Amino acid sequence: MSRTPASLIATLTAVACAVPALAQAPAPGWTAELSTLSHGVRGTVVVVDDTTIRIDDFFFDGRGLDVRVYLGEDEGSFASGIAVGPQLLGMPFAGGSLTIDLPDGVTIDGWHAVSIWCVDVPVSFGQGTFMAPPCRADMDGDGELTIFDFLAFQNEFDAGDLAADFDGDGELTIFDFLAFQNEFDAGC
Ligand SMILES: [Ca+2]
Ligand SMILES: [Ca+2]
Repeated sequence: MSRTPASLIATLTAVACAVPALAQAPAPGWTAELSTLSHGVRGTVVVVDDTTIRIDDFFFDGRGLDVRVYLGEDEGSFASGIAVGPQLLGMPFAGGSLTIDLPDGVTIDGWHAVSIWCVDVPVSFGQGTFMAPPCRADMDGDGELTIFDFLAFQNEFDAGDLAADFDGDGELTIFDFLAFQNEFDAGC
């Protein structure tokens, strides 16, 4: 196993002082897990970009009254939310995906929750809150990016633990240090 050049460690250490701010609004890559409240709804809603979401592994029996995907400021305010995507009545899903372009002028900004919403009743068939993806660079899991994450990464690397295999090629090489540094720089 190769040891890490001291000069690279020095570089990484310098970078560690610049901790990016945590994102506050739903951003690309954030996901919401739909709870199952009615009509067999479940799935994972992914923020593709500012104006596009996608429901993966989507299950819904296609029944109800006027069924739409709704965005809400939180899971308690879909009644004052907005409808996006097609009419889902008569559109059963059994594990497929549904990509939704948000209406003109609407971005995901400020819409923290998503529901499969029966407009007429009104009632939620399943809902979830958008969450940031797990932050791999936060090696010690304290929710912040600090020098201790670099040290934790180095410890895993030196121990031969594949938790440090950041480029996923099954080996521990200098490229894992570079991949770690990139994710650290990108922030969480
Ligand atoms: Ca940390
Ligand atoms: Ca690797």
